[in-house]
Amino acid sequence: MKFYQYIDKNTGDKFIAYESIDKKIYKLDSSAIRNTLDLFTDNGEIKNIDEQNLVFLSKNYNEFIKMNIKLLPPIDSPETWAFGVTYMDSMKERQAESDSPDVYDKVYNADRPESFFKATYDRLVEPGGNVGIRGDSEWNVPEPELTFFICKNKIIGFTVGNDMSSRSIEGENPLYLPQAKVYSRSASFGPAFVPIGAINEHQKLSVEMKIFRNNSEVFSGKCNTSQMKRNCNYLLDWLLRHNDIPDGTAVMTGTGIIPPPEFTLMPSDKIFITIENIGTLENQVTIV
Ligand code: DO4
Ligand code: MG
Repeated sequence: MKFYQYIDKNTGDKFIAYESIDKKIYKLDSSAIRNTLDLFTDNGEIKNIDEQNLVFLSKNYNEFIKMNIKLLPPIDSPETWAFGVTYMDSMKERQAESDSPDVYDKVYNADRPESFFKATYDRLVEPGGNVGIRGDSEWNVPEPELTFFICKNKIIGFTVGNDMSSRSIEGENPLYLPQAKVYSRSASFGPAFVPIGAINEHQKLSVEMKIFRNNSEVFSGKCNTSQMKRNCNYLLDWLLRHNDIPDGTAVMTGTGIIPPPEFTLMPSDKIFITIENIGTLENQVTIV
């Protein structure tokens, strides 16, 4: 079971699409459910879908995205937060790029994880849209991350996230992290929202990223969410401490795939991030 949010380009109206277990896509035609957060009760439980409200759209996702639609982020997240240095490889790569390597080792081994504010809704890039690299940064990478959503302080489901990052700015000084991480078009997630009950073992999902330049693959890497040092519930617990989190907030859980030091993104590169049982997030790169 998956959900998408999209604009029907014929009318300009926003809709929710529902993907059933047999992969067929339906429009959810209900005046009571205008966005995916309306699918949740006041206790943060998902409501049953009334089959009478389903209108058949296509026989699978690939046909759905060929329709005259524009995908949107699958939840209208007012805030996106992110965690860092949750995988050993992320810790090692950041040590290599920095003059202050010990901060990464300390945070990897501390109880308190590293969290940071990543994006407001307006900074999010829709699935298929252009993610940004900063004009003042010469070393840039996408970070593929399992991303969860919160409602009533609980994890309600997952999507695929991309935490776009400047390695040169963060490498120059860790205190520049907000500039390395938060700028226009620096975050994307989607296309599907998968409710937590529809995912088996979210701490055992394969994550894969491929990057293409002029139709040739220039990077490919893999990891598994089982390699996370801190699991999603642990991250949620820390995020909620002394911090009111609005319903629909998205949380990126850190990257376990880092392209080699000689790699930097170029304008027009195409990024494909796939997480098992969730889907593939596709973006193109632009300079902001
Ligand atoms: O320490 C900087 C950020 C780390 C991060 O974004 C990640 O590990 O994914
Ligand atoms: Mg990250």
